[in-house]
Amino acid sequence: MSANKPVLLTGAAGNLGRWLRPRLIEKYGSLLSTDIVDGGPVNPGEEYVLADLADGTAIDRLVARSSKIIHLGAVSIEKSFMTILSANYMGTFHVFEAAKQHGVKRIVFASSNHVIGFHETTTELDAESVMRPDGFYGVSKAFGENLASLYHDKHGLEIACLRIGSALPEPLDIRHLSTWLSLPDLLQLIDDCLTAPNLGFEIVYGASNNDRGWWDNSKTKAVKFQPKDNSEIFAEKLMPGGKDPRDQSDPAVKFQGGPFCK
Ligand code: 15L
Repeated sequence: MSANKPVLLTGAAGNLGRWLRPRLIEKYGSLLSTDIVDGGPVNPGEEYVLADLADGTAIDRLVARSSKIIHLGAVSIEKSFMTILSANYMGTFHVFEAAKQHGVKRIVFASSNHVIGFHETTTELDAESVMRPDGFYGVSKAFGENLASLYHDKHGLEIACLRIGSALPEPLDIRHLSTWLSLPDLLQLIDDCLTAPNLGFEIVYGASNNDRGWWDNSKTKAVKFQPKDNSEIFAEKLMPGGKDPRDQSDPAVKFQGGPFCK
């Protein structure tokens, strides 16, 4: 692994990928971006390669040219098992296996809060809480976390699994007051994971410093993530007068995964 190889970003055409790309280039000098679809204008300092995560040879070639990996690429919403299979299962395997083969030690894996989505919203969770996936998408991210654990224990890869909440420019509904991850906080979290000494294998909840948050990162040792934003500034807009009109027995309200739990 050479320090002047670029960081590899999968899922570069997605909303998060597009927002992150110029900012990652600013931080790391160069970026090797990939997605299965066109990702819009390519930035100075960036190379954009079309590739399917299901194509192990294509992913192997990209990983061979990389110093570190930010693996965002996935089907990122609930779909049938067969729809999710290629990108989320095969793709994550291809990324980790190629990283092992080419000695690329440091990976940030975009997991999701949907790994723990069937915990009730009254329960505070930490890195040791049991998984309770809320659908095939959540199960695929649980698989990715377990695969990360295996590649760490058996092959010494250093992988941070980010259980991302709702990474959006701003919260759009009442649930997001608990799950929101601002985009600047996401960038900080990725940087904290890429630069932490002795990362090992870590589970990190990706949420801003929300007053109504459900997730506690105190058991995450190697990554000292200190989010700056707080969804509370949007509370009055989303819950006028502090009133929550939602049916509290609705699974989309009762469980942390929200609409995925329906
Ligand atoms: C996710 O993991 C999804 O990728 C995103 O589309 C949102 O649904 C988010 O979780 C969320 O829970 O708000």
